[in-house]
Amino acid sequence: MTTLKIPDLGGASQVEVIEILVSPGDTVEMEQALIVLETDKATMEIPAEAAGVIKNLSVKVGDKVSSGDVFGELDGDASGAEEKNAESAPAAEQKTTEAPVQPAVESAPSPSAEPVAAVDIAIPDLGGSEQVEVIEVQVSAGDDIDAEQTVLVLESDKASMEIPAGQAGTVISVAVKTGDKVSAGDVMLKLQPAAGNAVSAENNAAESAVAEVAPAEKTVQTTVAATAATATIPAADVRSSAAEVHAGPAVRKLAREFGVDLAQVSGSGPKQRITKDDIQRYVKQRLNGEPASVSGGSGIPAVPVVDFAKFGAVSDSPLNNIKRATARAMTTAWLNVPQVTQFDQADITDLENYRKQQNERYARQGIKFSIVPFVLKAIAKALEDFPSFNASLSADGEKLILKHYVHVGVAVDTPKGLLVPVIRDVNQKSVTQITQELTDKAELARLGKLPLADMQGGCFSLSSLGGIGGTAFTPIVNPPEVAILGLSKASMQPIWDGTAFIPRLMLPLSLSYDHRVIDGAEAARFSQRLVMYLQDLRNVLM
Ligand code: CAO
Repeated sequence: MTTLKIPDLGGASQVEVIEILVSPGDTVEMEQALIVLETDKATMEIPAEAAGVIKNLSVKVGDKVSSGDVFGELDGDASGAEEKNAESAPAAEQKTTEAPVQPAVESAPSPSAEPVAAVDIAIPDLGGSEQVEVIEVQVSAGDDIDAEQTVLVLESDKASMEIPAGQAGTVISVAVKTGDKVSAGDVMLKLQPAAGNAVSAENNAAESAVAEVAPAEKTVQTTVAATAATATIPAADVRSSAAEVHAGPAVRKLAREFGVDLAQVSGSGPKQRITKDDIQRYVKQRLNGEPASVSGGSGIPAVPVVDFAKFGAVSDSPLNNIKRATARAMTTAWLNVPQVTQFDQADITDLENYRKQQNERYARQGIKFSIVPFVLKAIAKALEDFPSFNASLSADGEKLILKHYVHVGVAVDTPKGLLVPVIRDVNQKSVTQITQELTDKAELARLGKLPLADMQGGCFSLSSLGGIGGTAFTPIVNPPEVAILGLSKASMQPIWDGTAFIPRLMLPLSLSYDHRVIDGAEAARFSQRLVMYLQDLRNVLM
């Protein structure tokens, strides 16, 4: 009898059981997934350490478990497994990352074939992104894989992408694990190429190039060519994080086998998690010609496909990754968030005079203040005053998660598209610090060098079109944030002071908010609070 124990969870404890994949009486193979755990960062399947029959399970969905907890008993070939338990439970990810390798790196797959050197497979070009998080590892040592097979799923806050092997063969070892941060060129896999499919070191040298070759191991370095990588990250694989789909690796695998886009499937599990049953139900519905139940209200009629060439000359201009990710994020936001925009205007005549004075004062230090950093200070104070604006709705829609930090994203127009650097702890920084930080980050964003980490963690967004023009617009809330402020161009207006019209510089504010979380009256109060702070920034100090 083997005691089933939770392996090392890489430091995580009290991790939620979100799926039980087997029942007592089931015959399981060694390495077969038994239960699925999920932290807020990752999903992991806990495999059987031996083949046998499940005798009992002592956990249920919703339970919290930690490394070493017993979760059941297995009747079967316990040899080896008991030993492992006696030492210490193996790491949960070990199965997918460092499982025992095949005997010799240099060995050929078949005695008749020419020996083929093992190769290191590197992460392909990620469209400029660096330090992107690995959210799934889909292969293990010993797996025979195709060139097109997905090895890793990466996720930035803009998109998730599946990284294919690029070459067929047998996995010797996997060099990364869930939670790691990777960049183009990092080795993800050591692979024994399938016979007849080997990339010779010579041929490979031209297209590869990232990590050092280890001569002693007779390995060669290969990388999936950049063009291939772009081609293998089709639009369908780019999902906005807001539309993040909760599904374990086994479910994702099943979905791939059926060719099902997980974004189209409603999850019946906790946190709208998609289960195998959901996939099967979806496939059945599609086969019966029934309309699929869809998540996020996306079952809208498709826009008709038009042959524009019938009406005149046309040409194609492919969207880059940033624009495609933005398109998906905007669609997700539009479909999921019932939003309303509140318009207002703030008298910034005094603030503008103050700004000009400060610009003269700081000119020698090369610092130039625009209106944006002052507005950021006003936003930070208003967010402290109205905690529901500095919050996110929980995934089940049952509660608000209130944030005790004030990080604000600022939309920056770049040659490649819209990027949103996040200025952290705005409430604790001076206007000068914010000015310098925004200048630096906007510059990096325009150069395409802004690290992903600098685009994460925002609580609220600011979109300023005031440098361009316009009187008002309706910015789209960036979920899971619940509000965004748009700034249009300030202009001199005749304002009635009770006895006469006086010329004042008025800044148009457009506050869009998630009406599930914020009521209209609350939004009007928030907006008025911003107006008060911008009219006299001394109020921010009070
Ligand atoms: N009213 C009047 N003038 C304004 C203004 C406003 N609301 N906002 C900026 N200006 C002025 C600035 O003071 C500056 O003038 P001077 O050079 O004479 O001082 C000029 O317009 C240029 O400003 P800017 O927009 O380049 O710089 P900024 O600090 O105001 O904004 C940033 C920085 C990063 C927000 C901006 O450069 C940017 O990228 N804006 C676009 C954001 C965007 O695309 N939003 C849409 C998102 S949804 O598609």
